[in-house]
Amino acid sequence: MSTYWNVKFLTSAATVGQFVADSGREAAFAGRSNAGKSAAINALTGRASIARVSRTPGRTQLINFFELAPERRLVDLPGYGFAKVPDAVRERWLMLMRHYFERRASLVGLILIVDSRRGLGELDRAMLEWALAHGRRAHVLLSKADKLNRRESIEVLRATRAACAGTAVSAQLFSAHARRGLDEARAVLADWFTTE
Ligand SMILES: Nc1nc2c(ncn2[C@@H]2O[C@H](COP(=O)(O)OP(=O)(O)O)[C@@H](O)[C@H]2O)c(=O)[nH]1
Ligand SMILES: [Mg+2]
Repeated sequence: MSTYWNVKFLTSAATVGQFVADSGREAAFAGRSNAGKSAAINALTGRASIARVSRTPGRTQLINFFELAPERRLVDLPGYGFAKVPDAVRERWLMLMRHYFERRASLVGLILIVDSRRGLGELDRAMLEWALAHGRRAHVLLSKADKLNRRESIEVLRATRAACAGTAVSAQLFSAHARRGLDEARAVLADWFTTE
């Protein structure tokens, strides 16, 4: 499959019942709020604003489904890590994520967006473990790499790969603004969408 994608918004789901049919393959994008997930989705799909930026970060609990090619989807999961979110919202997020990771047969892999200045946090590690526990692949985009100098970039990539050593998790530097790492990330998705 080529990495030419004709991206189309499919639906926003607030409940499991609103998910699109569980056929074909999909890759889910997750990360802390403000990690750069929307910017990454927009850069990778080549669509300036297909992933809308929420005005009330942390409160939008929607799972957005996009079609990249027939039976190949990108799924934008709600961001996490916002301190001011009410417990009920957090609880709902957990339920929705648990259902999604445990039951979604078409989910092949998780693209985790991690701000390269912060590195992997506790919730990020939990997301990776969740994905791996259910047999999915995972790839970390160390976002906003344009904010780091060369030495810092090398160090965060090394630390991330070390944290993931012994697992199937891969990692790369990424910058939506500098358009860095786009081909590498697209190749990961193309691989997930084609390999047996
Ligand atoms: N310097 C820099 N800033 C970025 C980059 N990607 C996103 N941002 C900024 O980070 C903030 C959050 O980005 P957004 O994509 O909305 O994050 P999301 O909450 O994870 O979807 C915004 O102010 C973006 O302009 C990047 O590659 N480089
Ligand atoms: Mg966003």
